[in-house]
Amino acid sequence: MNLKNYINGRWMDRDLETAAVINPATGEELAKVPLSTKQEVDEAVRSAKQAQKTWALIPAPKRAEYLYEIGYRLKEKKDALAEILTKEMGKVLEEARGEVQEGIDMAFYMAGEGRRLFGETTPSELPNKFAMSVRSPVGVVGIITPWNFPLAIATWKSFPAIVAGNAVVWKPSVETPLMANELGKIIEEVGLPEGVFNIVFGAGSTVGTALIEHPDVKVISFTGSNETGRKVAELGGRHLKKVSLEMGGKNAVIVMDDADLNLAVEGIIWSAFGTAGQRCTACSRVIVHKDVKNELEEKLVAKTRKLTIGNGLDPNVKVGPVINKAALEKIHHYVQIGKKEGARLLIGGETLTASPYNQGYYFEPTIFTDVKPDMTIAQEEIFGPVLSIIEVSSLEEAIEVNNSVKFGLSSSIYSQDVNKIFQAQRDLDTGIVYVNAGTIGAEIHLPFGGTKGTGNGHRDSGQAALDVFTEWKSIYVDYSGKLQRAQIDTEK
Ligand code: UN1
Repeated sequence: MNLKNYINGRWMDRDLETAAVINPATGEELAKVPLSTKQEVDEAVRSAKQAQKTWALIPAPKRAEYLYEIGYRLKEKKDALAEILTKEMGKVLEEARGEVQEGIDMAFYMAGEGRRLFGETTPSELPNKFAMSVRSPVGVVGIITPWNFPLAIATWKSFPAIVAGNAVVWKPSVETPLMANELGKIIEEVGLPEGVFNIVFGAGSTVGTALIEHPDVKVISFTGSNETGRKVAELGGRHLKKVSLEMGGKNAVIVMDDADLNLAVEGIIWSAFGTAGQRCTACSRVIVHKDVKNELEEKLVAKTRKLTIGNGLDPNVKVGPVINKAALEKIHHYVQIGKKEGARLLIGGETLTASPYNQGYYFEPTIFTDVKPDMTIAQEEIFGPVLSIIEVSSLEEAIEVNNSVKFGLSSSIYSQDVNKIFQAQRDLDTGIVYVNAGTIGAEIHLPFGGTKGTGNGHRDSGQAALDVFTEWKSIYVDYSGKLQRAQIDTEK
C-alpha cells in the first residue's frame, strides 16, 4: 500500500520519494509513506488558509457536529483501528484499544466544547459601556506528532484546534503513518469541509521545518523528544510563532514505608513496562524508602519475570517490541552505561535475539537497583523498558530526588498517610501527580504536560488545549452615544 497526503479534501497522487513502514514485531513491511517536500506543505497551508475563513464562520456548535460524527466512527472502528495501531507501533492490543478510546473521548469532549468555548464579560470602568473577551481562532495550525501515540496525541491537538475554528496541517511521524491515514479517511467520510484538516507525510527536517517557517502557520503544537522540541522552539521563536511543546519525562514512583506494596508493584510494572516503556509518562525511576526496598525489589522481580514478551496481537503478550532498531540500540547503550556506572542489574538487560524475536525489535524488561540519583540512567529519558530503583530515607529526600531531573511530566506516591500525600502533591515538581496509582493513564479532560524540560508552559488536553489554539479578543461596546475616554480624569 502506498500512502498519500491528504490535502484540500483529496488524496494526492504524487511521485515522491518513499520510506517503508515496518511492523516492529515482525519486521514486515506494511506500507510505503511519501516523503513530502516544501511544495506539499505550501499547498496544504494554502488550502488550510482558504478553508479556515469559511470554517471560522460556522457556529462552533455546528463545527462540533463533525467531531461527534468522528467520535462515532472511531467508536465503530475501534477494534479494527487498534489492530492497525498494534501492527504499526507495536503496543499490545489492549493498550491500542485504550489509545483509540482516548481519541473517542477527545472527540466527544471537544465536541461538547463547541457549546461552551466560554468567553468572559467584565464590567467596564465607564458608564453605558459593555466589555467582553472572546476566544478567537488563530487561523492555520501546524501539528507535529510522535509515533508512540499516533492517534491519541493527534486528537489532543487537532480536535480542540478544529472546534475553535482553525484549520490544521498535520505532520504525523513517518514511523506510524497508518493511523494518520485512518483518521484522514474518517475525516473524509464525515464530510469535514475540504482543507480544514490536511495531512502531509514526511521527515521533520523537511516537512516540519517548512511548516514552522511558513508565514501563514500561526501556531505549532509539537510532541516529541526534548532535542527536537528545542529546535522547533528556536525556529518558531525566530518566526514569532506560538509554539506548544510536550517533550517527555523521567517519571518516578515514590514508595513510602507505609505503602501497600502489592498495589505499588502493580502500578510500577504497568507504568514501566506498558507500551514497552515508550510513553513520555512511563515510570523509569522508583524512589523507595529503605525499610521496604528489599521487599519491593523481590516483588517487582517476581512480577517482571512473569511478563510475556512478544507480538502485541497475541492477547497473552504484555510487553511488545520497541519501535525500531535505533531504539533498541539506544536502550541497550543505556543499559551498558548503567552497568558501568555501578548500578546492579536485578533482571533483564538484554536484546532478545532468538527466533522469532530476532525478526522484530525486542528488549527485556529491565530493572536496576542501587541506582544513585545522579547516574545517567536516573537522569536521561531512555524511552524503553528500563527501570531504576533509588533508595531514600525520608519523604523529603524522595521529593528532592524526584525533582532532581531536568524533566517534570508525571510523578506518583504510594502511601497511606494523608499528611505525606498532601505534602507530596504540593512539592512534586511535575505537571501531573498520581496518588496510589502509577505514572501513566492521564485522562483527556485534564491538562496534560509538565514543568522544566518537559515543556514550555503550555498544555495539551483539557480546557488548557483551547488556550493554545485561540487568541483572546477583547471587545468594548460603547452605547453612551458620546465620546468616553478611559483612563482620563474627567473631573479636572
Ligand atoms: C505520551 O506518552 O506521549 O497518560 C502520552 C498516558 C497516556 C498518554 C501518554 N494517556 O500515559
